[in-house]
Amino acid sequence: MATTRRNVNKGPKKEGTRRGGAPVAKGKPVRDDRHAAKRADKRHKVPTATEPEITPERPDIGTIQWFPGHMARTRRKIQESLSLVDAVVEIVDARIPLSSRNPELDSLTGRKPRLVILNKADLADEAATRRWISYFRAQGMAALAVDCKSGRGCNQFQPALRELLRDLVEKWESKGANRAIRAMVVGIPNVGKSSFINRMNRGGKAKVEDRPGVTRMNQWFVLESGTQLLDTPGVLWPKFEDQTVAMRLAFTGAIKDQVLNLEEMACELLQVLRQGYAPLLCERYKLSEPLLESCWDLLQEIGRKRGMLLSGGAIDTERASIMLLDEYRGGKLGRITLEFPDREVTADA
Ligand SMILES: Nc1nc2c(ncn2[C@@H]2O[C@H](COP(=O)(O)OP(=O)(O)OP(=O)(O)O)[C@@H](O)[C@H]2O)c(=O)[nH]1
Ligand SMILES: [Mg+2]
Repeated sequence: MATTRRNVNKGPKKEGTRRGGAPVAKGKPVRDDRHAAKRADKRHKVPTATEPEITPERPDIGTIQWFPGHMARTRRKIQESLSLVDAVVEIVDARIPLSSRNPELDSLTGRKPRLVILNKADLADEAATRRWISYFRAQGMAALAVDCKSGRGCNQFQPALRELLRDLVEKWESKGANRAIRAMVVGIPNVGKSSFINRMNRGGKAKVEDRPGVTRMNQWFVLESGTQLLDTPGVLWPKFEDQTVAMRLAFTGAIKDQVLNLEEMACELLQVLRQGYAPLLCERYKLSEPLLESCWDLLQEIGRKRGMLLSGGAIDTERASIMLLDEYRGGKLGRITLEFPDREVTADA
């Protein structure tokens, strides 16, 4: 990742404080609740935020890992349910169509026909999404872009699924069997699996929330057409070998914030956004180009512009970080794709 990545630690890690400086209960290495973090006791904050020194002994970012027990169970459940379905619908995030693919899915789902759906297309760069669709199709995969907020692209799903299973459907028809297609909807957390099912299933009832880890059990839904979709809990993989991938998953909301240092994440996101999307940053936060070189300074400037001050006048960088991540995730900065099929955009690109 970025060579200029900032460690936003405010000093050596002490028991009872998180790396970002806000308090944490003993024995709990990570934040408990994002809103609690917002309300965190400001007395624990160092009044003047100083950019920390980065040395080889102090790695500049904590390693991101998140693989709770329910994901291990989901892996098993996916395998167990495989014999019940005709196809696998893999939902990925259109902003990070590769990083949001679970590398274990091939081994979990074997040779089941697969349809890749790039969801949240409303948040991604339109031209980049078109290129991603061509990329997947060039690899011989069926792929569609959708936006479950508006429903755009969703009407192509059933024809695409039938096309994917054409041989099978023809076989059923030739035998006079009146069988409905069954498909399992899988993907990383918070990518919109349940939203997609609700979109397809008018009056849908799958639980949807803006945080990862909402769906906890497999659940079947029957569409008007008779097609049956199995909603599954989001699943990641036990170890992120590539922390660039982990970071992108964190930026887009697939990893729960409680295991992240949000100030570090915000600095990383700024580092990435300034590469290709500086005008959007300037517009949103009333900044002028050239942007400050240090992302930590930039985060402080954004906090200052938004009036996020602590008593004593220091910038509340934690609040600014939460705001920046929320606004990126919610598309407030604009349509932003973080990786491209022919060009890897990383923080040090
Ligand atoms: N902007 C936008 N937001 C979406 C889209 N699809 C889903 N969302 C939002 O993404 C968040 C997560 O949606 P869910 O459907 O709960 O995601 P999930 O994949 O089922 O999540 P888990 O069950 O936690 O694995 C919700 O806030 C949705 O409103 C989309 O196409 N565009
Ligand atoms: Mg869900």
